[in-house]
Amino acid sequence: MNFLPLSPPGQAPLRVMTIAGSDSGGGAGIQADMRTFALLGVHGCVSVAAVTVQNSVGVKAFHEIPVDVVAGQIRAVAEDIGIQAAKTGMLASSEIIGAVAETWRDLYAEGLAPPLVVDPVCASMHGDPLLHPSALDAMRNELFPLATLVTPNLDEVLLITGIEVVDATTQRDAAKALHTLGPKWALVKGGHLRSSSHSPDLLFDGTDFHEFDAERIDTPHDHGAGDTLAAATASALAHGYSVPDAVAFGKRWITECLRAAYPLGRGHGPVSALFRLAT
Ligand code: PXL
Repeated sequence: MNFLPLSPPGQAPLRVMTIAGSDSGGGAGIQADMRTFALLGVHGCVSVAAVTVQNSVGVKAFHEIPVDVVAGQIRAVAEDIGIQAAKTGMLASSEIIGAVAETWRDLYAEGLAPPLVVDPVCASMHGDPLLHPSALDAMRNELFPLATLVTPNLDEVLLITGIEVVDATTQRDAAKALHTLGPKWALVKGGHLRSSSHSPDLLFDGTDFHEFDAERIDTPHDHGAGDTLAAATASALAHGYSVPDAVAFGKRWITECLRAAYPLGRGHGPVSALFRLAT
């Protein structure tokens, strides 16, 4: 596949920020985002929103970072280093979502807010909660309206819109319902439509639908897949790609990362951006 343009040694690459949770197992969350950023040649910056205690079998606990620390990390980086795109992942609580949204609105007013990809992480692949259910309203009402793109999986679509996506028609309904919540674009990932041998994702901007189809890579080792797709898409947005082109790029990247996924521990292993080192 074609990758993103690299900046010459000694010259600052584009900066992309992840506002997300840490995964002690290194497979998902901030660790997955930073791996994708590095291997795509952008400089990753971080606002840590939560720290999870987890391994390949499940999430045992998590700790929320104080809201002023989450907001402070974003502002400190945006004011000085400058960011060309950002993505959110695990935000844990309505208080953290509120602080991220308030910071983002302020940065927007100051001309410092770049495109924002909101990956509304609600649970781990094992079903362990990563967002308090009471925070769904804040996700819908505060963060979605600030998003350039939202990227829920089908479980998250159900929690956020109440729509159970089972086929192409309900996938369209879900994209429309997500778009009414305020993001410029909504992507409904079809990767969990288990009936299909393909992984059809649907993108909607309120007028046009764009479909992205890829071969389904059938692997139990897909920890961090959603994070990696959002991180790669944000990296392409930092380069000035249009949203459909950035999603197409992200989709090609995650397909290769799924192909390179490896077993780890006794449970589910992670998708792997390390394939890039061999290409
Ligand atoms: O893949 C979603 C995700 C995001 N962020 C963190 C996670 C997970 C899944 O387990 O642990 C920190």
